[in-house]
Amino acid sequence: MQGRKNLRTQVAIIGSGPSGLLLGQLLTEAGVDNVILDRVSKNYILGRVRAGVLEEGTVGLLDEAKAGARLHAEGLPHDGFSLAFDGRDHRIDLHELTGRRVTVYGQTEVTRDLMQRREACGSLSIYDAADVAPHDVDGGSPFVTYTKDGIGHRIDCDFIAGCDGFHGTSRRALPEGAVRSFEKVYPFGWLGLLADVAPVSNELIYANHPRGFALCSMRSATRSRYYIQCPLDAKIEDWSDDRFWDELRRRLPAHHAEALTTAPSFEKSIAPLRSFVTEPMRFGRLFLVGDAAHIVPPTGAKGLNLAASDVHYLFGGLLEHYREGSDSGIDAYSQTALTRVWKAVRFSWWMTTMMHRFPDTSDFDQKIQEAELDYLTHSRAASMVLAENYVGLPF
Ligand code: FAS
Ligand code: PHB
Repeated sequence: MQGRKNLRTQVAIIGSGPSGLLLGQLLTEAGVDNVILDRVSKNYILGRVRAGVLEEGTVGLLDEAKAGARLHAEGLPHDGFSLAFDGRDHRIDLHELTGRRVTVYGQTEVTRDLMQRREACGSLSIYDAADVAPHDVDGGSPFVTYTKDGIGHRIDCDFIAGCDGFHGTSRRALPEGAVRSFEKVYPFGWLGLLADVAPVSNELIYANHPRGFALCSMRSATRSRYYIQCPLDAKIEDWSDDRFWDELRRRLPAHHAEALTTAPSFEKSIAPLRSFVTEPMRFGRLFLVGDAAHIVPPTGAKGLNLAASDVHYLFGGLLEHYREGSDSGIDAYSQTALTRVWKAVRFSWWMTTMMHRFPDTSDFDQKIQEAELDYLTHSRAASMVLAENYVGLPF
């Protein structure tokens, strides 16, 4: 290729989302050289609105990456959340049940903090990199190629971390038959809205209603994040703010609907829901991390947090390789990560199945969902099961 420019690093990271940035920062802090590549710009990544709830393990990793200062200053510690159904709502006291809590802090801010920390450390991130492709992943000399401004580049490395999300190149670069995928696509999506207005409650409300699921979340005391379940063929242009607010009110218990304060939205988007897992999460020198390996419906607030636990396991394995010359950690990565992934996939599927209206949900099914929610909120043992999964199972 004309004007080819070659680089060498220890770990090449494809993807500058939470997975890639967190892994990159932990490696940098540990003195392991790494390069991050992304096919879009920093601003495009920072323009995406996604997760909002961080488990304690995720917060701990951001502290380890020295990127947690703003999170502690601006994040909202939450000791519980409410389940709303049959016109009433019930609080699940996470802290009383588990001794742990979650922190509400937008993924966009996590990404921003990690990008700023990486820049401060002077680590290399290459944005707007086209045609990124991993090579020789099952050989001894892996490398990544990409083009930028029409010039071909090659990065030789020891390992490649595929942190490039569900639609990335890493998983697709694996040979046919190298991995097995498991998938469940849900027959509805989430229509999400952001507005600069005080949240209806100071904690999250997950609402089951015969008209469909709704979620009241937030980004701060003055910025609300709301979701309503919508049909798969829903179009943003068919949902004015007024229509959204009216539908949200209809799905909440009366006292919340009356208390709801509205304001013009500044972001509205529709996300499809799926459960997806790839096995194994490692192929030779290539490791799949985060959404590149698995997807969960956001009902359980697990997507971003699963990416963090993958990073925790892979970072530990890579550190062991470089510092102790042992590959036991990277050899165990896939199985260790998948053990936690499947438990979170199950929890997210269970929450989604219990909270949403399916096309074939009958009146009987609705009563069963409400009975399950009634049991969950009146049995300490059942509340404990919900709470320990929601705060995050141990790494
Ligand atoms: P990401 O998808 O965040 O990042 C992958 C990066 O790789 C992107 O920057 C992309 O540009 C880059 N990339 C892709 N292909 C590439 C290629 N070929 N070459 C180079 N770079 C490439 N989780 C929750 O917990 N709660 C939520 O409410 C929630 N809402 C979500 C809403 C939406 C619309 C989506 C898509 C996801 C949501 N998630 C939610 C899950 C989300 O937070 C993910 O779990 C999280 O972004 C995972 O981070 P990464 O693994 O880094 O993947
Ligand atoms: C969010 O605030 O975006 C959010 C919170 C909890 C969820 C999903 C999304 O389960």
